[in-house]
Amino acid sequence: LFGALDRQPPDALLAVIGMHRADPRPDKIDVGVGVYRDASGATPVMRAVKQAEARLLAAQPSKAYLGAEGDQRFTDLLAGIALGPELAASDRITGVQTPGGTGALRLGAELLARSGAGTIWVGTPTWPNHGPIFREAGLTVRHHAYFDAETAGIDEQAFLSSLDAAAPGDVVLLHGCCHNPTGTALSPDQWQRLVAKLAERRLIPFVDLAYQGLGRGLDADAAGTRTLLAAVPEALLAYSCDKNFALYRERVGALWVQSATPETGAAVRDTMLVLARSLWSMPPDHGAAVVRVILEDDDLAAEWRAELDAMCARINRLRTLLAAIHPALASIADQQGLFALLPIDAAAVEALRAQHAIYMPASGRINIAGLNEDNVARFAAAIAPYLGD
Ligand code: PLP
Ligand code: TYF
Repeated sequence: LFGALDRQPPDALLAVIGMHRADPRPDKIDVGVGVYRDASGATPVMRAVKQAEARLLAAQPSKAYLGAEGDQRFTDLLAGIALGPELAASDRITGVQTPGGTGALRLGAELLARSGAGTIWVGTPTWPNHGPIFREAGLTVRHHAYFDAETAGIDEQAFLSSLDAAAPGDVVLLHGCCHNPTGTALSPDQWQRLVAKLAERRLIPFVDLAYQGLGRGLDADAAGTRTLLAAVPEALLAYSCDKNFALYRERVGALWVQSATPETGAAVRDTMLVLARSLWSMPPDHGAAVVRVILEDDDLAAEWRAELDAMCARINRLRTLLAAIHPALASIADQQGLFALLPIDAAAVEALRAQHAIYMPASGRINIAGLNEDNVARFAAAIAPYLGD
C-alpha cells in the first residue's frame, strides 16, 4: 500500500529552525520561523499566561470532555477582542474553538467544500500552508496579484483587477493584518475599495487573522476585518491566538462564520460541529482555557495587553532601525508585523547562511523580531551587498 508514496520535502520554514540550531557559530542570527523574540532572542511565556496557568493548576475542577465546539466562553470572550462589541453581538456570526489558526483555516476549508464552493483565491505570495490546506479539503486554489516587488508594497490595481477573473461565489483569502510574508497592510481606503470589489463580484471573503496586536495595536489590526464583515452578507474569519498570546505549541484558535441570516447560521454551526468531530473530535483545551482565564479577569487582561503592546513596540523600533540602514529597506518602516520580504534571491540567502550564519527561508523573508539593537548593524552590513544601490 504505502510503497506508492513519494518522499516529500520538509516544510521550508520549519527546516530553518533545525539548521540554525545545528550551527555552532556564536554570533548566528535567526530571522527564520515566525515566532516573536525578545531582545535576548528568547520566546518567553507571557506573564499573564503564567498566572492563568497557575490558576488553572490550582483550581481547574475537571478535564472531562467539553464538546466539538471546545471552550465556548473562550470563543465568546475572544470575539470581543477580534470582532469588537457590535459584531460580537451579531446573531449572524457563529464561532467555535479550533486547534490553532491552521485548524480554523482547515475547518473553514471543509465548510466551504461542504457548501459547494469550488475555488479560493490566494494572493501572491502568501503563507506557504494556505495552498495545501485548501487543496487538501478539495478546493481549487487560484492566485491573484498582490505584492509589487519593485515598490515592496501592494499593487492595488493589479490586485483588484485580477479579482475580475473570479466567478461569483468564489472565495478570496485575505490577511487581516501583518501580511505573511510581505509585512504589507491595506490602508482603510484600500479596505473600502476591496469591499466594493468583493460586493461587485459577489465574492466571499475568508480572513486569516493570525497576528492581531503585533502590527499597530489590537483594534487597529482588526479594523479592516470589521469593516469587511459589516459590509458583506457572508464571510469567514480564521483566528490564531498563538502569536498574540505566545501560546504557539498549545494550538489556540477560533473560526467564526458570518451567514446571511440567523437561520442559515444555525445550519452553518451544526455543520461546523459535524466537520470538527471528524477532523479532531474536540480541540485541545489548555491554551484556550488560559486565554479564557486571562480575558475573564480585568487585571490579567490588562497585563496581557501591556505585554503585547511592548512586543509590538519592539518590532516597530526594529523596523525603524532596519529601514534607516539602506534605501532598498525603507518601506520596512511603513510595514507591520513580524515579517518583511528582502529583495534578494535564494543564492544570496544561502551565501548569508554560509558566510554570516544568518538564517532565513529561501524566499528572503525575515522575522524582524530575530534582530536586536546589537546585531541589526551586522545584519544590515551582511545583506547590503545583495540589495543593489
Ligand atoms: N495564518 C498565518 C498567516 C500564519 O502565519 C500562521 C502561522 O503559524 C497561521 C495562520 C497559523 O497559526 P497557528 O500556529 O495558530 O496554526
Ligand atoms: O510563517 C511562519 O513562520 C509561521 C510559523 O508549517 C509556521 O506562520 C511556519 C510554517 C509552518 C507552520 C507555522
